[in-house]
Amino acid sequence: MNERWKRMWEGLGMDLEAHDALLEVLRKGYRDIYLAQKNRPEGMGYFDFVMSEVHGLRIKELLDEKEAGRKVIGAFCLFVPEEIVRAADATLVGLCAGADFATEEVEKLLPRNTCSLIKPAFGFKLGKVCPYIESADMVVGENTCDGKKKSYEILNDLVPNMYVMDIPQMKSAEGRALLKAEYLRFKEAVEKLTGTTIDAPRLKKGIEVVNKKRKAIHRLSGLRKADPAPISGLDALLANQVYFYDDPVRFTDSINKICDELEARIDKGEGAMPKGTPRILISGYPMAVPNWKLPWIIETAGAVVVGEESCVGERGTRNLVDESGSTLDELIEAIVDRYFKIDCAIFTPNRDRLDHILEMFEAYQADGVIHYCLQFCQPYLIESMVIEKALETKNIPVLRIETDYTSEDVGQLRTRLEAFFELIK
Ligand code: BJ8
Repeated sequence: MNERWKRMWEGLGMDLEAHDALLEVLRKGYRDIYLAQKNRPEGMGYFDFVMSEVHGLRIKELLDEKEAGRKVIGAFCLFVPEEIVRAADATLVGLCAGADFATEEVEKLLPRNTCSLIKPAFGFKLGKVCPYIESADMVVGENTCDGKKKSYEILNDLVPNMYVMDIPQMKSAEGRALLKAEYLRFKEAVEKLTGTTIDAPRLKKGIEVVNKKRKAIHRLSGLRKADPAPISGLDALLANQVYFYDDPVRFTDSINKICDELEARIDKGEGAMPKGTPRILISGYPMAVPNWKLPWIIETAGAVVVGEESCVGERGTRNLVDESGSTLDELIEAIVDRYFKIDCAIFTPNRDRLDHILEMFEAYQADGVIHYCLQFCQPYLIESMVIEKALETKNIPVLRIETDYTSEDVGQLRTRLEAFFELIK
């Protein structure tokens, strides 16, 4: 264990032994899944480095920022507007956990049949193994689904400075007004935390930085439309995951560099996998680090993932904020406009999501859709049946997968996926 980082984690009050066990799981998963891939773009070296230092150097950077007077804000959902956080010179980091941890302890606080996004978040906190939540000056929750809404009442007792945002459930005028009111309340909370007044020039700058990050991801997504796909779905997913941790300016540069390399690959007809490999669109639930299970099985079973209709993917990065406004109110309105288009399954009705899946299926020249859901997530599980029927009526091959973070069903999933790819061929 790196002595310097060990002292840093100790300073954050973390449990070093438990953390070491978590890091081992992360490193092993990374070795077996990522480093085992062939034909990766050289630019992925940057993301390999970020992953190797995700609890080391990146945390040191955040602590240095705190030392210099800046604040760190953690969030579990992409409804938390990074533009407002950046406008106050603070840093937003994602807190979603993609691996089970301290499950026995968690189940003393939450019902066993709580989804695998909520339980691990509690497990990481109870186990004292996440340097991001331990570094955060404010943790933002949101009442999206019922599971999150109720569990934040309990997390409130474990996390100092917990803030909960009210999110509308319908795309009505009242819903939009609620989102605007909540973003204004959040702006005030961020101003109070940071001691910085957010004016129009600051907010404009925040919008520009985040838009650039999204534009770089749009460029990467556009390149994945080529056949052969120039980058594996696993590598593209990693880039989308790092989006939530990295310094935004450095991240933007790194994505643009990899895109330059991918453009050259496309010109030469090179791909991560051969031309004609079945192309898969994953739709559904967001995949947080180190949840690489499904794309790993897909890409070792003879197909390639070309897009993710997911919060860690296109649902998260679709649409920019209009930068043209000059007053604070115009810019806040533009932020609300952008975020109100997010088609999370917590909305009712949520017709836009099906349109986006169909749009992406065409644009990415996909051969089939895999609807991915974690156990006990009612919003996405219920929507998955509607989506399956709608895709089938259009003769689009679709497979519904419901799983968890364990590796117990890997064999069974592989068999189902291989059969699905045979059908597509
Ligand atoms: S915008 S998808 S990040 S809420 S999996 S906790 S819905 S029971 S994650 Fe999400 Fe924001 Fe929506 Fe995206 Fe509940 Fe389902 Fe669990 Fe979920």
